[in-house]
Amino acid sequence: MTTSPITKVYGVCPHDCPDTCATITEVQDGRAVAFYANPDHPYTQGWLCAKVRPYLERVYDPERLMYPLRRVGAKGSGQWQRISWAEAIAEITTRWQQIIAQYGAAAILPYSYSGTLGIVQNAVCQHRLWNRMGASGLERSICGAAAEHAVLATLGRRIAAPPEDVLHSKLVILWGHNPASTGPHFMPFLRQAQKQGCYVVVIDPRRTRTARSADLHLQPRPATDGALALGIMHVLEAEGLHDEAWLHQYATGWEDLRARLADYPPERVAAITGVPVAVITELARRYARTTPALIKIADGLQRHANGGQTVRAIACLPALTGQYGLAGGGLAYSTGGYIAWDGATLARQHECPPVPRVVNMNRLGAALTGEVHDPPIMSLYVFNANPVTSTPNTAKVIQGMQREDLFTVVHDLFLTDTAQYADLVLPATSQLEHADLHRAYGQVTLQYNAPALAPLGECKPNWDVMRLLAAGMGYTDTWLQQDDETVLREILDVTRTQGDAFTRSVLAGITLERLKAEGSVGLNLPADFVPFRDPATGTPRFFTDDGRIKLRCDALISSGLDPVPEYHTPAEFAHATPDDLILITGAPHHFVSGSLGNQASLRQKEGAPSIEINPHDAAARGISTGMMVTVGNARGSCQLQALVTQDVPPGVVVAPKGHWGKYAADGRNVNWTTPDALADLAGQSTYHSNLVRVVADGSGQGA
Ligand SMILES: Nc1nc2c(c(=O)[nH]1)N[C@H]1C(S)=C(S)[C@@H](COP(=O)(O)OP(=O)(O)OC[C@H]3O[C@@H](n4cnc5c(=O)[nH]c(N)nc54)[C@H](O)[C@@H]3O)O[C@H]1N2
Ligand SMILES: Nc1nc2c(c(=O)[nH]1)N[C@H]1C(S)=C(S)[C@@H](COP(=O)(O)OP(=O)(O)OC[C@H]3O[C@@H](n4cnc5c(=O)[nH]c(N)nc54)[C@H](O)[C@@H]3O)O[C@H]1N2
Ligand code: SF4
Ligand SMILES: [Mo]
Repeated sequence: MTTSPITKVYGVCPHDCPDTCATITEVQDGRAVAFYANPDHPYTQGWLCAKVRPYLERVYDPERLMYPLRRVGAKGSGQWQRISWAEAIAEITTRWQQIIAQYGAAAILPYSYSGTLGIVQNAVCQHRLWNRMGASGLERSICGAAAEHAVLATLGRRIAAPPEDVLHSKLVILWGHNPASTGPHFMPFLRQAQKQGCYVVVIDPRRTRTARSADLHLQPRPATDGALALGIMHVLEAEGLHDEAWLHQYATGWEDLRARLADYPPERVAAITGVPVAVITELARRYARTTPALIKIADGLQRHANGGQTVRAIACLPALTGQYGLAGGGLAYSTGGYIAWDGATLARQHECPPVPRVVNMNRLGAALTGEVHDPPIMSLYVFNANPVTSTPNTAKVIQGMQREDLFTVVHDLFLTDTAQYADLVLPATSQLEHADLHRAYGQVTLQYNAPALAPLGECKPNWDVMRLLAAGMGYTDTWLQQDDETVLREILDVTRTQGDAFTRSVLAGITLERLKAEGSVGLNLPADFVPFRDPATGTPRFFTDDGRIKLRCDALISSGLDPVPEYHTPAEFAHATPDDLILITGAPHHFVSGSLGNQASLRQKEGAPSIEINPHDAAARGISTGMMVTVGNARGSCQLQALVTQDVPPGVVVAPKGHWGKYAADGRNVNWTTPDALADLAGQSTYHSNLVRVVADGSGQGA
């Protein structure tokens, strides 16, 4: 018996995760027979997380959509009829032409976020077709918009040191960030640093997997981190532990910040945060005497009404002791800004009508039910997203999606909670079935994902569907018909040769040919590269207009923000009663937001949707572990299984995001309770500024 040869294909994990792992797929007779980590990638280091190791289960899941579907019953009733792609494209474009004639193209809203992070299947698909059409734009602020803007405003560019550089650090503060679950490849480097004597602090209301291995764990009240950062800076200044000369030379607005710090003595900060005065002062002193000291944040921390100012305050802190520009020091938020893709090539906005308006994605439910009018949204096209599972205030989202006059198309790999409400459902390819290019937001390589398989069934990649839709709409622009490779090559070549000076330097010599041959290519950084250090002089230099860090940032005034970091209590918390608890809904260990939330083996590992509650709060409510409880507020409620634990402090409950309503007895998840109010900056979501009541089932509560 002869067996056909096995080919190995380079790939990239597509999920919304800072690690952006390098993968290898082994293919035999057109079928993937093995899937594993690329052993040669410097950060992946030969292993994949528990979520993605069984990726072939996802690719070959018998529940994958294989052909287009048209709704036959009432909206949401789950009755479908198979149709052809030709019928689907004809129906969509006919409906869109009618809507455009009657209401204008602004009545069409594309909704997408993070199903894949590739340049073609995400970034290009977010813009080109919709710009050409003149459809409504989407403000993509569900995840980390406030932090992105705050870091940009303060430092001028969203870059951070390569994560491996933590080996230089002597002190690390993981501030509202849980990499043991959300960016696991950082952990071996952190452990090694810790073994070398680095002191690790975790600041998180919950005792997370990451907090378990910390040397010090602070549990502030949720949304009070801005006050905590200001309090630490107060101690540094009051005790003369700050670097006055550094601040005068490299910062703008030190005197303004100093004046602000006077309002945050440790006693007041202790009252706001619940962290004792002695702990605040001790941490400030340790931070001052330890160098290099790294503060690492992600996005969970800033999903609060004051998220923008919180990140502003934290980003200022390393300046006080001159930590920016030191190897192993400063702030690590994201590496996403090393490469600034050429926006004109990517989106083609300059060849299109102006974007008529922009709809905030966190307000989807409100937008569909009247907040957005003139024209109202008459068609919704969802791809790379599962808003019924992942977007806040689910009751509103569903109310909107049930509108009989709304024409909804959902493109996904599975019949998601969102697809249930569609008029047409289109089958999408997995990462093994299409090409893409991935820059990372937590490490410093650029990677090519080669298609390993032909699309299964009648599945199509996002960009292929956009090309069909463009042709169906009668658009003749060549940039709406380029194949994946042409799109990638053009964006890469234009960016490498015509991008900003820093982008050109990190991309020097990185061509599509090289990426295809090597799979992953390290960004072109000098061996001694340190962010915010001028390589010529060795002194700090930021990417701001004057090269200085902006402790006072006047550009924020137009966003309605105090230009100097400040702390405000979220409005949601202002009228809390003793019955109310703050619900935090961070990352599940075995899903990536709603993605993978339908994979049987992972659902089993993650366990039933649960809520962690402190013994004190549980006793007051007659709740014990394993009991079903109703968690709710005026927006809505859902049922969860109680887990009584000291991992959460009194007043705070924790239930992970990402569980699908489809699999719950009540058909709901935590987002039935979460607010769709917007934060202080960039239209940011405020999931965790959420007050709920928790009631043991049987005692009859529920909104
Ligand atoms: N396994 C897994 N990995 C993921 C994801 C996932 O769903 N699952 N999601 C991916 C995505 S989309 C993102 S954006 C990143 C997010 O990465 P992270 O930001 O690391 O993850 P989160 O769990 O959202 O939030 C981190 C922590 O913030 C804490 N937190 C909440 N409110 C506060 C507060 O007020 N103060 C402080 N100090 N801490 C607070 C939460 O308790 C939580 O432990 O992870 C990515 N990686
Ligand atoms: N309660 C609560 N909810 C949250 C958060 C929170 O902290 N608390 N965090 C929020 C955060 S950080 C984020 S980033 C959002 C994420 O919100 P979404 O971007 O909506 O992410 P997912 O729920 O993972 O849904 C992504 C969908 O894209 C599909 N997909 C994957 N690849 C492709 C593809 O190539 N083509 C197409 N057409 N589809 C594809 C997947 O199957 C999946 O159904 O969730 C938010 N939701
Ligand atoms: S989800 Fe993150 S850690 Fe897991 S394989 Fe993908 S990139 Fe790597
Ligand atoms: Mo996110």
